[in-house]
Amino acid sequence: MEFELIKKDSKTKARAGLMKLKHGVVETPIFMPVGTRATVKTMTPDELKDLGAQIILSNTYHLHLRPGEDIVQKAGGLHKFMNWDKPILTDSGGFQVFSLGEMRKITEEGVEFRSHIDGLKLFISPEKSIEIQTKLGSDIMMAFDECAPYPASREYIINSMHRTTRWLQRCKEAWTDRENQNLFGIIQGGLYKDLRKEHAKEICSIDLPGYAVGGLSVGEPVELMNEVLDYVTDYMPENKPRYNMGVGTPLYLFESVERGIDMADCVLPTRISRNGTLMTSHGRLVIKNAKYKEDFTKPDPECDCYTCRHYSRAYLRHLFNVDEILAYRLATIHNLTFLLKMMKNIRESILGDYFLEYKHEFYKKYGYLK
Ligand code: PRF
Ligand code: ZN
Repeated sequence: MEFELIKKDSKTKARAGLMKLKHGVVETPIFMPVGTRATVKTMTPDELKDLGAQIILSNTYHLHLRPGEDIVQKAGGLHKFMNWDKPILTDSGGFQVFSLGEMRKITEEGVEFRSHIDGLKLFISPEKSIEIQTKLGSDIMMAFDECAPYPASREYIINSMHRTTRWLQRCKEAWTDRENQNLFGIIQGGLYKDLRKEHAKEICSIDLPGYAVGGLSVGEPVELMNEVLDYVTDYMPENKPRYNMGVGTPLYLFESVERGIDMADCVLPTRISRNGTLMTSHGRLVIKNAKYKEDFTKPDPECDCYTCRHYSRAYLRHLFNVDEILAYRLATIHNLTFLLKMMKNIRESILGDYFLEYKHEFYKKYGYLK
């Protein structure tokens, strides 16, 4: 993969670049909508493209369980299977398996767990994760890592981060299609500064197309995430993409980009759409609220997405109240448009060297500054 740095902000570590992948060029910083089960919930690929999506994320764990990677491979790979011809990043399954709590057992070999669907015993190792991701044919494959819980003891973090390094070496050996697929390593180390530094150096000493920061945005306050990012990005190579995994509120996105992050993903915009929460230029709006009953204005006065061009708050509220399927689609169209447009504005602000000014203006309007 070629990663071209185009512009560095003069006041912060924010940067704008281009990531050239087999299925297309991605403008960074970028937000990746999540399509866990080979679909970004409620959206067709054409709609996603219209909203400005350039790359999406899917999950090894879920696709391994259903429909199984062999079926996806027979279909011609994940791109063909789901009719999305732009880049796809697949997460390794590590994080998803760790979210299963008591249903899993970690050993040096890998992770044994019970399927959340039928309780069957399954096993994923670094080699297995790469084998699955190879069959899926994603443009970016994530290394199989251990994301430690928050909070976790120092000893726990030390053990898990070194295991993550050994697992990365095994992933690298199992990585075959180096022409078309890019393997990213993942830095762990919890919230311990010295461990983050040690692990960043360790992971980045293994030559790979890109690197991610894992184990953040797991319930810690934003100030702690910022501290770790401030620190850890200094040990990541400048000429390769940096990815903060699982980050998706406007606040966490701005703060990540400010600290030199190029990529992020989160279920947030699609998930909150399905409970009727809209992100707007003036902050979050809970559409089911009674005060919108006779509000015939646009959901977001400053948005020109399909939803905001054609429907009122009162209509959206009605759809949610009677549980109509269109409600989820319209809210998802708006929230994804909002976040993707925000990232586009962020990128332009970096190119024009007014990132902090744009951040301040956004925060004031959104309600982050009191
Ligand atoms: N590792 C992996 N996926 C992830 C995370 C991680 O640490 C996170 C943590 N924010 C989200 N998704 N493999
Ligand atoms: Zn809108």
